[in-house]
Amino acid sequence: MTTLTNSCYLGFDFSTQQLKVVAIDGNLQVIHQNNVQFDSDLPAFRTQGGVHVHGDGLTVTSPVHMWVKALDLILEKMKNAGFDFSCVKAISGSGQQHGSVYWKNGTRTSLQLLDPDRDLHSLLQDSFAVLDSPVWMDSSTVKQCQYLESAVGGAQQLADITGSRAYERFTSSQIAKIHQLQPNKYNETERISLVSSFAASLFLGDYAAIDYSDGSGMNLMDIFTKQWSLPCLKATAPMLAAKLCDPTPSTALLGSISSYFVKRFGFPEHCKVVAFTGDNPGSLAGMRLQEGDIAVSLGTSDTVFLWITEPRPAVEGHIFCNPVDCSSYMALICYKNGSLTRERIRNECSGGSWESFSSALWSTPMGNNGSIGIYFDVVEIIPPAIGIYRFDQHDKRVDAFTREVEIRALVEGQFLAKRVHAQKLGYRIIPGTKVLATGGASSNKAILQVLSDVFNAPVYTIDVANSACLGSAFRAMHALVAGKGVSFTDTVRGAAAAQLAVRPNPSAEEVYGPLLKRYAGLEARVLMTTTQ
Ligand code: XUL
Repeated sequence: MTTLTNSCYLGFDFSTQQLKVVAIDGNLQVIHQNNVQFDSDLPAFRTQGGVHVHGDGLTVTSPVHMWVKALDLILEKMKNAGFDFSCVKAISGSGQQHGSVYWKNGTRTSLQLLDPDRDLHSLLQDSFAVLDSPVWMDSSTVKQCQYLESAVGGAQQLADITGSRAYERFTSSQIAKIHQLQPNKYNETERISLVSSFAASLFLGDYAAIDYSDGSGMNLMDIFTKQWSLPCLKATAPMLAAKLCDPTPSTALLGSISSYFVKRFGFPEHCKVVAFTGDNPGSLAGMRLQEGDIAVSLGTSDTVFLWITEPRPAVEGHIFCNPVDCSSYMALICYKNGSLTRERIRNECSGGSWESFSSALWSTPMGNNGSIGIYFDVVEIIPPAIGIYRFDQHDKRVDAFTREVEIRALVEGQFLAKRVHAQKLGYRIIPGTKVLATGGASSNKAILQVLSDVFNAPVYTIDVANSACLGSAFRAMHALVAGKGVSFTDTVRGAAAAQLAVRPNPSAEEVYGPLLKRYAGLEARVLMTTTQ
């Protein structure tokens, strides 16, 4: 095997709370990691968790200068740690999705002429029309969302074009709000970037295009033609196409790194900048998800990522263009009632012990003898409903279950929901499908067994602490060979494999096939009860 240790690839992740970087060598081994924590490393910006929550409780922004300064700092930290920039062949990165950056008229020229004797933060002092960038945690744009949906004919119509119905955090409504409330700032803007393409622009020394995958999180791009949708542009703000410029494939080589980084840090002149993307697409790459696979992250909120080829956009969940294969898609579904609900039921039904919680799962049969539970302690995203609902095998509502049945009903209900919603978005279990489990609860085998049975697929566990960064480093490496027809999967074949945790019981599909249909019907009933 050839050892390519003198080549390396960098992946950056501009996430909500920190900027991270991972360097891998030509053998896909991590050789360097570093990070800058916004709150503690850059206290002058006075963020909490990397953001400012405004007085209305709905508006959430981050100072754009903080992100620039974080890049100065992380590169200094790497230099001080002796990192050899001269071996970097390509860099890519990811950013928190949906957030937007507003470059001031005339800045393109300054970006092209950065003086290597000064830091980026001082060079770009006067480069942004909007200093507080709206981020994904913002939920202040209900009105703009309603307008956008009605302008294109409704929520489903918008999803059919852009992959998602209107969401407050998505970039269209954020841009519309800036245009409506701060028209001068909108007019002073020559280019609007996502956090990802903003970061790529810094490395490129020029405006970087928005990639298809992160561009799918804007409610502005037609995910099938991969062009900005005219009705969506029109419903958002005037002259928008000129401020966005055309989107680009996520595997695109944008160009060589700016001479600023060559002179200041010693990057090679031919080091390539590969399109940056969103953090969730970046994680899909980092987890090396393949067609038919599903990744389930079991954390404070549960998240499901899917690789799909025939997407069916719905008013629930999101369809994004796939970041590693331009002809495919990825779906993303987020659930609010994740770990906290599992912990509540553990406290109430098994005295706070995960061990007894697991014993209850092992001692109850697959399918729970027909009992189904839906547990929404807080208003769920999909479906938008709240409350606790228990049903017996005849779909009759009951007040209580025994403790063991309650525990199984919770875990089965959570996974049935995930499979039902994934299938609605076009997901199909195919031979060889894997479930990749991550997050806190992925260390619990009894929970994983239920996951495996409900999906009738083996479950693998994977450590994804840095998945978005790692995915970006993988993408940087792949982009150099993508033009020769090499697939992403082939590029990363040698990376550390996921661990097989459990296999499904042979009779799982027989049990859960009918339960999936019942669950979908009961969930629809619950939604009607909540919205009546
Ligand atoms: C996805 C989303 C978040 C951010 C977090 O739609 O809003 O996951 O990407 O960084």
